[in-house]
Amino acid sequence: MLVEFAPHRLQLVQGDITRQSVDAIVNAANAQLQIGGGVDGAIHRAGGPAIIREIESRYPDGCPTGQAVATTAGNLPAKYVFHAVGPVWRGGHQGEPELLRSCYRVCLQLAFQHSCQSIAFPAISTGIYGYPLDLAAETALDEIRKVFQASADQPPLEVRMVLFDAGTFAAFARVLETLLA
Ligand code: AR6
Repeated sequence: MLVEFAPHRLQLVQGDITRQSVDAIVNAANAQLQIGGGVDGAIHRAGGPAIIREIESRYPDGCPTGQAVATTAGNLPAKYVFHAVGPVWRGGHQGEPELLRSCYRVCLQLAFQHSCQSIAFPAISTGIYGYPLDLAAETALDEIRKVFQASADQPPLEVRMVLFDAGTFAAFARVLETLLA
């Protein structure tokens, strides 16, 4: 599913983010930036030890929730990994929506700063961190659209949401159709 927000584009695909050839791959990291499970484990396995070495030397204090930091992508078919720390879902009244929005906004800003033409996101916070899928999809897609609208003067950027399973893809596709209606 591909949508134009001139000059930018948003694509939803089902797949494994570690197989995407893009300039930047976003990781769903933890605040310590330690190697975890889920997409984080997959990115470190595929990217190799260069990523965690760079984290340990440049970001020894980790990264606050809602923020993101950039490293090399090691052996991944990308130039950068942006490690974004999504919120743990605690019922929705602990600032979770704004923190999740912030992850997408900061990563898109990093993409423009690093002159990226393409960036791939997983569905941040929707696995181990327990964020309800439909709410996460609404927040993610609405924030991407907002950043696109505010960045019409930037060079074209392709944003690829890489959804791991059919249920996640379907949820994002449903929400995107509603947003566009
Ligand atoms: N490609 C794309 N998406 C994936 C992949 C993959 N290879 N593998 C899993 N997903 P999660 P979180 C999906 O749990 O909820 C880690 O331990 C997955 O199906 O990876 O933000 C970190 O270190 C789900 O839809 O991230 C943190 O401690 C989405 O990616 C914690 O988990 C996010 O699930 C972060 O939890």
